[in-house]
Amino acid sequence: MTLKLYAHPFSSYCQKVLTALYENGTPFEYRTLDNPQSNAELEALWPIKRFPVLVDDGRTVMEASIIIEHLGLHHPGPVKLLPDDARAALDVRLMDRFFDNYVMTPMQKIVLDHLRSEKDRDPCGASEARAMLDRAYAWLDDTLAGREWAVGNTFTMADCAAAPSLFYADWVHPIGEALTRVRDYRQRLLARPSFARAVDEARPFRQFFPPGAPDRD
Ligand SMILES: N[C@@H](CCC(=O)N[C@@H](CS)C(=O)NCC(=O)O)C(=O)O
Repeated sequence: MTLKLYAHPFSSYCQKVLTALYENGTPFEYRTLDNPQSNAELEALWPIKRFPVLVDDGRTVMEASIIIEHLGLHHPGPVKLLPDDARAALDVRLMDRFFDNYVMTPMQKIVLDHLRSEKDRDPCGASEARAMLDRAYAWLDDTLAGREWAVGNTFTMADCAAAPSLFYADWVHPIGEALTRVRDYRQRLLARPSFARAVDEARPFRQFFPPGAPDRD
C-alpha cells in the first residue's frame, strides 16, 4: 500500500478527497485523526496542521484539490475527475475554487463560531458568511441550468468539492426552497455512492457537530 491518508471522517475537506478515492476504488491506509499518534504524525508532516494530508510513497501531498489532482496523475482509475483537455480542466478548477472559497469557507466560519465561547463569538463575521452563502446559492442555481453535475454531465473534482460543502452548508444556512436546482443537485450528490459512503462513515460523529446536526440526510 503506497498511499496513506491522514483524515477524519467528519471533516468536509476529508470527505472531498474520500469521495475521489471511493469514485475510483483506490486502496489506501486510513490514518484516522482520532488519536495522539496520528495527530503528531500529521503535525510533523504539515506544520500548518490542516487536513487531509496524503503520503504517497514518502511524498507528502497537502490541500484537498492538489491531492485529488495528484491521485489522477499518479493513481488514475476508471473515473477521470479532471479532463485531459486543459480548457475543460480550467472549468472544473473554477467550480472547485467556487465551492471551496464561497461555500466551504463561509460554512466553516459559521460552524467554527459555535466552538468559541460566547464572549469570543464573531456575529458580524457569521452574518457576512451567511450573506456570502446566499450569494453563492443564488449564483449556483443559475449556473446549474441544464447541468447534471457542476460543469456539465460528467462527475468531476468540482463535484467532490460541492458534495461536502453543500451538505454542511445546508445544515447551517438552509438552501431556500425556491433554489430548486441547488437543492436537487445536493440530493444527487447525496445519492452518489462515493459521497454516500463518506456520509455514512461520518454518521457516528453527528452528535459532535458544533451547531447541532439536523435530523435528516
Ligand atoms: N485548504 C485546505 C483546508 C483544509 C481544512 O480546513 N481542513 C479542516 C478540516 S475540514 C482542518 O484541518 N481543521 C483543523 C483546524 O481548523 O484546526 C484544503 O483544501 O485541504
